Amino acid sequence: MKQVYVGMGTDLIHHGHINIIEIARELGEVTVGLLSDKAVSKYSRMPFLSFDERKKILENLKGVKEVIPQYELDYEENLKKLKPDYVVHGSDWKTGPQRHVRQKVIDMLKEWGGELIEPEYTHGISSTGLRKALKEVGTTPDIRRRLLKRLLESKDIVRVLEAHNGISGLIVEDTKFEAEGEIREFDAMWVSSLTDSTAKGKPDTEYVDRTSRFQTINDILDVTTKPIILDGDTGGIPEHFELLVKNLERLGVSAIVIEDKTGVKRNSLFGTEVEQTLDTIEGFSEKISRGKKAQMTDDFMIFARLESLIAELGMEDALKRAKAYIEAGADGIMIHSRHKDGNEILEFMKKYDKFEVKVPVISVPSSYNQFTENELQAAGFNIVIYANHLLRSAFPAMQKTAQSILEHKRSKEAADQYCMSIKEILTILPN
Ligand code: SPV
Ligand code: MG
Repeated sequence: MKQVYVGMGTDLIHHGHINIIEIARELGEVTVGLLSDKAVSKYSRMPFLSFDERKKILENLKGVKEVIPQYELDYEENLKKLKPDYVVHGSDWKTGPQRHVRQKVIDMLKEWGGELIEPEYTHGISSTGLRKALKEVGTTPDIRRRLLKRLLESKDIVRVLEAHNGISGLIVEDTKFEAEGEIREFDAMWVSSLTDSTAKGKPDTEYVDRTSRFQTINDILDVTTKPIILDGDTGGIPEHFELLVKNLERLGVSAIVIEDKTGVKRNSLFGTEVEQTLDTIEGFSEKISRGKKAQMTDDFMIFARLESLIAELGMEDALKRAKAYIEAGADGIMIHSRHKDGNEILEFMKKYDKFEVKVPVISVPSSYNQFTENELQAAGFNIVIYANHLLRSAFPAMQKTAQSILEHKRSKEAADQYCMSIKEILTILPN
């Protein structure tokens, strides 16, 4: 019996994939190389279903003998192992990001006289189209909630951008940048207290209450499928924090970040220009562990945000607190700093690296914004949050338009220069 290898990544199986499998099984015994989450996330967004779920679906397709993991986009490892007589892949990879992978497959098959079979791409259906349709149907809280943990397991660094309403959520959801071999996207959304408050014309002092913040989250959930990390400010009193955790889990939020401050919370970027009072280590640890106990699912995460450097209490205080919060059950930490040079952040990460028990770490490079994602990853960070940039760019754009209308006593100049067309704005919104 001839051996046939088919590499696949998607979770949205459609008749195009079935056509491929049908052709493959006519050629011999079919092994499917299923791309791991990590491999998929290198060139596309995370599949909706987990690896095990995708595996189960493929294993039950007629003619599939075995499903094995393919850990890289590159076929080399599996092809070397199996030395198949045929590799079957849709003709669509001849151009675009996968063309180099294809060439390597051809070169490798030559070594043992194998052959690449490329059935005509099935028109009228594509995973991209299905993803779009799925987005219109919506996702479920369970699928969305667990996405963040899957991203942490699969990506070198998880890329997060703030959203403060439905439309900014749509921008995080849909913005793409195509680079060589990769479609770059944001992985998740940060619902920032600063931008949620500012968008409502309110100070960032926990004045915007929970009901109102839930409304913002709901507006974002309505039009997106990506995971949400909530800026939970101080998390409130421990009794309320327990309820908050359960509530967020039900909504499908993946994580909350709470900061170790007390009293009227002031935005960290004020630093010591305003009074910043920190909670006791015991008090904050208690809040974390009560939140963890209240949790109903395994997927939800509580990140402890360290404000020692913001309050200028020093590196030792930050490290001591990090240790205590991890011990109390924090799933991750966020180390915040408002210094531009980033030195204290790097120093923290060097010392943190020596910890026996480590958890994922979030960076918020609002001040030290010269660092690239690669540099942050090299420093040991697992998540980067661009915490306020959509709002900060929207505000001056709106101001310019308002000024132009005043200047010209009509909207023509503003509309021609600064505004998208009405047709465009109508089409970006979901029906
Ligand atoms: C936020 O985005 O609201 C934050 C980060 O908490 S910062 O504004 O830098 O404090
Ligand atoms: Mg905040």
